[in-house]
Amino acid sequence: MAPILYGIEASPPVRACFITIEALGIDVKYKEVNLLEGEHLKPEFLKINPLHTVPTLQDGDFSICDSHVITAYLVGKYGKDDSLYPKDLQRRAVVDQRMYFEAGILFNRLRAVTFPIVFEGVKVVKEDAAAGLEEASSPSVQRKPVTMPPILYGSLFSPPYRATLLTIQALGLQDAVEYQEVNTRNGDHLKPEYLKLNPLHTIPAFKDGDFTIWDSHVINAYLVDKYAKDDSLYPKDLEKRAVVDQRLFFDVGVLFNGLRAAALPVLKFGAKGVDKETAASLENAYNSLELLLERSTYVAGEHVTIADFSIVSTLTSANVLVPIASNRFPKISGWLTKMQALPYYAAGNQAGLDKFTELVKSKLA
Ligand SMILES: N[C@@H](CCC(=O)N[C@@H](CS)C(=O)NCC(=O)O)C(=O)O
Repeated sequence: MAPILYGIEASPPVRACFITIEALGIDVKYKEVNLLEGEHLKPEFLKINPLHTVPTLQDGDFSICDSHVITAYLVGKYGKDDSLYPKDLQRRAVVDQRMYFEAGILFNRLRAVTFPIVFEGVKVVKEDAAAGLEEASSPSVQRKPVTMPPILYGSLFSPPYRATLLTIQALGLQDAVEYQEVNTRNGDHLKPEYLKLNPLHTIPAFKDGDFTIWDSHVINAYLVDKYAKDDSLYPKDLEKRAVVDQRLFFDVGVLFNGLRAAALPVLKFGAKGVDKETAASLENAYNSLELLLERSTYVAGEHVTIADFSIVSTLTSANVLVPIASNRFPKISGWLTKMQALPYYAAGNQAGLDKFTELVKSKLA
């Protein structure tokens, strides 16, 4: 039976799937889910995708959401060759970085422009949203050859940096990697030498021989594919990997953006708390995670994966600003206890989380 794609044509991520389906020349059935009429929130759709987003793909018993993951899955399963999503580790990491850039930055900034117009009756493009979108569209994306040994750039305050530290620790690579402090609060990330390395000026970035990559999710996937003894942290099996990828995109697109919206006003602009709307949207993300954890022990199945590392570093930081009540989120609380018991958790996340907590508390005082 042909896979079914659920979506609405106005949605850019749905159209990314259309283009992929056309490029692959495959037969996929299309079912419209009208977001404007709330069809994505109806029980029959929530059964297929509890995160209620389109596009969603159903392929036999397997369903998966997030356009980036769906397109990678379709190429992996139906592509005649791997040209649209290369199997070569470094070429794939570059494609992945571009996809996380789209999911974490470009799409979110587009959403900030379109959401008020489509869903809130606003009649003009908000100036700050337009500026954000312009900024996201401008940096040139390129990679430069660099030298050995592997270097991780960033700072313990940063949740994505800690997700990569967890991965490095879990792989036992902590002594094989050099660590170079890039402190965003001092503007280190905007200095020309760092911009040469990562023109998008985010931390973490990772330099491995003459190859440089950034975005914690991509670095973590790269580290497991290149250095792990087995694939348990990032399975090679197409469906299992798609589930991990979906959780990674949930982290980058939803959870981390919620954390950023809560943290930036406090850390940068002197706010003394999190406003109600931002707190509510972060709690919505907690609700989604609670639903995912009703389905499995860890965020992407019965084993720890890099998706747990990304989500735990983001979530424990968000918890400092918008606390996660254990009675409202029992599954999240149980999972956090399991994560905290991992032998590498203290060095990978807790040490930096303590610094982040201290910083936030000093700003709120
Ligand atoms: N999706 C990226 C997000 C990285 C990110 O935004 N890091 C923040 C620090 S927590 C940063 O570098 N901010 C500085 C900037 O964007 O200029 C990842 O997972 O690596």
